[in-house]
Amino acid sequence: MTKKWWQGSVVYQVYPRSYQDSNGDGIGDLAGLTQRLPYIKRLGADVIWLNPIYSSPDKDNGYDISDYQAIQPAYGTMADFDQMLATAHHLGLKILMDLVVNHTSDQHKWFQESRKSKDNPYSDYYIWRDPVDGHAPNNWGSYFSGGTWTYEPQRGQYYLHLFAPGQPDLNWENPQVRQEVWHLMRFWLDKGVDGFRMDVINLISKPAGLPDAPVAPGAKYGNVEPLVSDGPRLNEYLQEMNREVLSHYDVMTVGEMPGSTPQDAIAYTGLDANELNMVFQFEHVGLSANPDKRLGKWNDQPVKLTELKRALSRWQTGLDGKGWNSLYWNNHDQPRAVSRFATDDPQYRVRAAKMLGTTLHMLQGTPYVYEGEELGETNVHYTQLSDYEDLESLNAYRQNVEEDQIVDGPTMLKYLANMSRDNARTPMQWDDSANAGFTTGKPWFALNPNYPTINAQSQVDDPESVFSYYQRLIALRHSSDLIVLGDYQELDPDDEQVFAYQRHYQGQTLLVISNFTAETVTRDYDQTHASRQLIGNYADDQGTTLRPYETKVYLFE
Ligand code: TEU
Ligand code: CA
Repeated sequence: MTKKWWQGSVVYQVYPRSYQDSNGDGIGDLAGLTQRLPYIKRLGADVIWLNPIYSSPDKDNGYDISDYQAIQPAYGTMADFDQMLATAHHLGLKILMDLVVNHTSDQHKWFQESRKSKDNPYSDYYIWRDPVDGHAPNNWGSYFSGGTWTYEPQRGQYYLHLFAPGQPDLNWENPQVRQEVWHLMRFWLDKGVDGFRMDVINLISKPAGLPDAPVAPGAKYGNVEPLVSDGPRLNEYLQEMNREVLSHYDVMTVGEMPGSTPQDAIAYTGLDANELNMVFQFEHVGLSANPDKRLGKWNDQPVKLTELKRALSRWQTGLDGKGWNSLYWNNHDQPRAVSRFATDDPQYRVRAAKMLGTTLHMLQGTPYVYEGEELGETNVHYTQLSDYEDLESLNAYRQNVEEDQIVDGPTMLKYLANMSRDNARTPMQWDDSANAGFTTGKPWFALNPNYPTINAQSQVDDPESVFSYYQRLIALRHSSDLIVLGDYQELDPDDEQVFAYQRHYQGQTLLVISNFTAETVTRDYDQTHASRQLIGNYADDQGTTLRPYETKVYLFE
């Protein structure tokens, strides 16, 4: 198989509102990002995924779009975007935009028209249903708490929103809606962007009849994800998207697919599927779900290593030679990896961050580095409700504590501190000056108080830093088809302390060993007979001894 450019690439994810403010209003912007492109280039990334920068009322930080072909004024102008894109391309960096087309904002002109009546050109752009016995048409629960239907008196009907009421779902069964999406995709591709990350793209095809969903014991609403993910016409829509748009450009696509399985993903990313290049799957980040299904992801229990290994291995072996994985620990929806999957104890944090980076970057797939992950940034360890700004967290507290009394306030605050998306949305930690160099004004959201000790300035020239280690991991991938294209074989799946696996390609073997604990353990995978060690997070190699959070990679030729 000849290597595609997006298979050998490393993607860096920028959450623009938290990356770099250039005009002192406390909000990150495109001109600020342009200033920081050399930093991303220096890390070694090839591609940047930019979270939404389009006009939006910002009810879900830009995932509620009111104009797909205009820049959110807080981020700057279209000229600022063009300047950023030109600078990125000049530096050899590609730009992926965030395509959010499962839903729009309720402020989008399409919805403003659609809600007015049942017989205007936009009436069927969304999913409207009559009340059933004076109530919502079914029992679906929203990702953001509450139900998924809101009543519109002008039409005397309910409209569907899998997320917030301000995020009405588009009706993809309407060919005019699909044409509108192809049009807006071409607008950005013709400007020269290099592809898209597609927001919850596996939710766009709803099941016929919109039937009720199963309700967990004691819950008020049905769990919608198994019902709406990977719907009946999804492959058809993605093939049409590829035929109408993607196949006419040399672009990279990654579909965000909550609830998808490796089998589903083979259909979307199969090398001859003519749909997408890769998917973001949720199995490994869904492991921390609460046993009480009513609470979903809200929990404070650590992830068991054997379960983490099983989830990652399922996708590695499931797609090997049949499709392509994305590889990620973090993004703007997930807590910080070092706090969640290892430890942010100052004694071990740097080693643990390097161990997690190694464990992920030596797998088969395209790695994604979320802003700050390359510095070993941690969760904030919030203590009070007023610390949060994300509607998902605030809605969950209100529903689980105040409305349904499923859990008490102090317990829910522990769950939020562990899992809230706000952990990942604090401003980028550039240096130890005021506001970490992110802004000269009042930051839109409070920084993580540890920025004086964890920041880019203190790391970029330090060969022992997490930043420098991520540079080495990325350079290794760029230099090795074994890492990019090799197969995958897990070793000792039942080992609860160590994650070890091999990769094989054209007679070479890569051996990756990671100790996920603070214990010193002994493991013999014949590493003393390796040709050489490629990378590790300790200065020396003690053979079969694995020190706390020690990781090492060997080559056998
Ligand atoms: O996220 C979809 C999604 O599945 C997340 O809401 C996730 O389930 C939750 O945050 C817990 O992990 C996408 C975007 O990445 C997210 O930022 C948006 O809020 C959401 O879609 C709606 O557009
Ligand atoms: Ca700004």
